Order: sequence, then structure tokens, then C-alpha cells
Amino acid sequence: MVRGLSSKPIVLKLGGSVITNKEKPLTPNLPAIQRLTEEILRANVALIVLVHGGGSFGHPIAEQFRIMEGYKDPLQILGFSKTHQAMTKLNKLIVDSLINHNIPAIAVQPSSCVVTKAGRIKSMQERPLKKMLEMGFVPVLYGDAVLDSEIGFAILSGDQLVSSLAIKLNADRIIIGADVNGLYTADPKTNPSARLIQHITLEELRKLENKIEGSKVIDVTGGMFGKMFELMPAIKHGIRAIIVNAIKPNRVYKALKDEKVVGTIIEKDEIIEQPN
Ligand code: IP8
Repeated sequence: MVRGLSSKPIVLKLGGSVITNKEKPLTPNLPAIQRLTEEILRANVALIVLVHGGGSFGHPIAEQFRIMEGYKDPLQILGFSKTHQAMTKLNKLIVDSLINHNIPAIAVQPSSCVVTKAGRIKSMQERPLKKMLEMGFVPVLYGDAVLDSEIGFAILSGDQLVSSLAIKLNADRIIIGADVNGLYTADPKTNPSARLIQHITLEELRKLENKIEGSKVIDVTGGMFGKMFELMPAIKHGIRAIIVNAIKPNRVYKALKDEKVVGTIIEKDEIIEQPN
């Protein structure tokens, strides 16, 4: 529980494919960053933590140096630095945009406050984050290259970070700003009969996980299932998550205001409508 706070924070993830041009290395999508900043400003929520993905900043360098495989070669050490450096550049663009709109953003480096074990978060220093929220700041974290107690280093995805933060900060809800409308029954890019799943429970998600693992086609819906599974620990804690298309104007705004919006809601249990 965040002491001294009158309400629970929202954890908002901005996907790397939304805030960068994924086709061109180290290329930000500045109009998207500007629009999303304005949506966050307009929504004016009391407590918010931002997490952003790597897009064309972190991923190409991490892949080049195989950072996700852990330490194997001394040449990777400089690769780790370069991956982290690319992420700090992207993070600066986001933080600058927020501050230019008078939002009191603070950059928080996951590599300095998180240690993983075989790629999974083992420890996280959450006290500074709690204090930042209490003081009215907007912490801005990101997927990062982090130190790992077992394999030397690893890549921590923004999605894993979101789930952990939401639990540690007792979040009200998680909003995932993706480049698709939500979770589909099949890949909407290749299958015209794909249907948007508007609401899914943890139980239903688990069944899907088994089905997908069996068929070994993890990316059938454009990688959305992987994101969903990262959110599972937070959802198990009773934290609601919604996936919206952050490329489409106003979807993130509506999700922040808790208004009805196109997307996929994931909840622990089925909502039972109360009769009037
Ligand atoms: O884009 C990974 O974060 P993601 C960031 O949320 C790096 O998966 C450094 C590749």
C-alpha cells in the first residue's frame, strides 16, 4: 500500500511500437509522443506511473549484442551500455515532452533499481517510487537492460515491469497502450474472421495459454498473448488491466478517465451485473 496517498495509482504502459518507428533504428514517433502527452495532461489523473517500451531504440542493439541471453562474452558489456544508453535517449524524449506540458515527470532507470534472476524480477527498490507518487511526481520507467543474479544481465521488458509495479504500488488498474485494438481470437492482420475479445477473465486466459503452448504459435495475435501473460500476476492480485490501441487518438485518454473504450479488459473474475 502506498502510504500517505488518498487514491491508488494507474500504471500506464506506452508500447515501443507506438512511440517509435519500429522500421527505422533510433527513430522516435514524435507526433505520437506529443499527442499521448496531451491525452495524459487532459485526463488529469491524480496518480500515474508511466512505463514505456524499447521499440527501435532498445531492441535492435539488445539483439545485436544478445543481451537477453545473459553474459557470455566480454564484448557484450559495451553492448549492455549501448542498449541502456539508447533507452535513456528515448526516455528523455518522453520525459521532456511531459515536462514541456507541465507534467512533473521523473526518469527512473530500471537498471538502477531492479535485479532479475534468470530474467525475472527478483528485487525492486520501490520506496523512492512510492515517495515520488506521494509528492505528486510522475515516475517514468522503461524496458531496460538490467543486472541479473544468475546470468549476469538480462532484458527486462516493460510488460514484466508494469505487472510488478502495479502489485508493489497497489495500483488501481493497468492500461496497456499497444499498436492493436486489444486481444483478438486470431491474428487480425492475416485472418479476416478475427474477433476482438472485449473482456477476458484470468481463468479464460489460462485456458488460452494452454492452447497456445500446445500449438507452439505464440505470436499468432501479433505478440499480444505474451503481453497478457506478463500481466497475469497483477491480475491475480485483483488489479484490472485494459489493452487499448494507443495509435488511435483518445483511446488512452478514455482508458485513463475509465470511460467506455474499444479494447480488451482482463480481470480476475467475471463481473456479475447487479440488478437495479
Ligand atoms: O519493449 C524492452 O522493453 P519492451 C526494452 O517493453 C529493451 O519489451 C531494452 C529492449
